[in-house]
Amino acid sequence: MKRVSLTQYLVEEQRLHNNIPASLRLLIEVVARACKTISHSVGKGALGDILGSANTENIQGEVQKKLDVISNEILLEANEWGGHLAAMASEEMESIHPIPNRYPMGEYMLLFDPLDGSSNIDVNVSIGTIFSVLKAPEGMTAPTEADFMQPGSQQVAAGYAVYGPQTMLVLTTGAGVNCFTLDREMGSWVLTQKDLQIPEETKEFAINMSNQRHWYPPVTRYVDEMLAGKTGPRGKDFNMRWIASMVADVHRILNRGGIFMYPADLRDPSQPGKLRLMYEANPMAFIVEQAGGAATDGRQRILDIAPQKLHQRVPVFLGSKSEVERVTAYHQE
Ligand code: AHM
Ligand code: MG
Repeated sequence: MKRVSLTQYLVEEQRLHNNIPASLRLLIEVVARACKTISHSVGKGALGDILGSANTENIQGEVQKKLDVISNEILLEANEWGGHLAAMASEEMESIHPIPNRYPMGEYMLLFDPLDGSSNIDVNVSIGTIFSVLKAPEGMTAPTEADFMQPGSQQVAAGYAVYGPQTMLVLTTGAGVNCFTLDREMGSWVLTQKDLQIPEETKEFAINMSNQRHWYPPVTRYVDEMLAGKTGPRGKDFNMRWIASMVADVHRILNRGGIFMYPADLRDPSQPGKLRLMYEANPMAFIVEQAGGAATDGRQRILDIAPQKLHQRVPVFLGSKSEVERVTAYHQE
């Protein structure tokens, strides 16, 4: 079988859809290269001195793992000098990172969660990197946080790498979703799945059940109905999966369907849910919609949310369309 590399895919995709100009291609290739470097570190584990805590806290008050910090550095360094970016923003950095003056400034802005699923690092469970690409506003000279406040529908590309038994890169530039597998011997990304489509119907859900007592009524109703199984209102048995790495849960859903939920709950109204709009919800919502699924915050489409703050959190319901529509309808009743 003829192998199609990431570069060949990007070049051919541009010819077909005219949606990946050279500078965006460079950006995606640089991010993919950085993910390869992160994958290499992840694979070394204890041998690479990358496990454990970095003994620092990020802006959200979460203790950073060594690998959170290392991955953030890798992505920053890889993307600074190419001339394709105006600025970057990361889940692990308080404020935006404009491209230093010594490098040319490009037309894109890159946002990332450098290492998603941090609680799984030290136990050798799948983790990942999530990224989102926006266009810098026309005429922008000195990037500020305000320039990043664009709804997810404005993303020109989004993707994630999952560091699991295989390292994979899942990418959308707005014309479907494609998946590449890292050939570790050759060091290259090879196209292995074309035009992923999420099955519309599913019997699988993903939620952290330990938060059940804090949920709002629509979520309780939705999950209770699934738990009731064959003899309940849904008339079928459901299965549950929770990996605690969003990348890995979303990757499963892209491949065999399901619904992923991280709802807001009664605990702290100033923190609606756990996941961050700009680094997690938006890129994943873009990918899921491009694969024929749906993504809402329980009320509206995630991609329509007008961001207020770089690090804002949102409730997330995403995956198979009919299930996301159902739980969203329960919120509207
Ligand atoms: P992180 O970016 O700090 O790793 O946090 C996000 C992760 C998601 O990958 C995952 O879905 C969720 O946190 C798991 O949360 P919980 O610990 O409540 O199971
Ligand atoms: Mg994360």
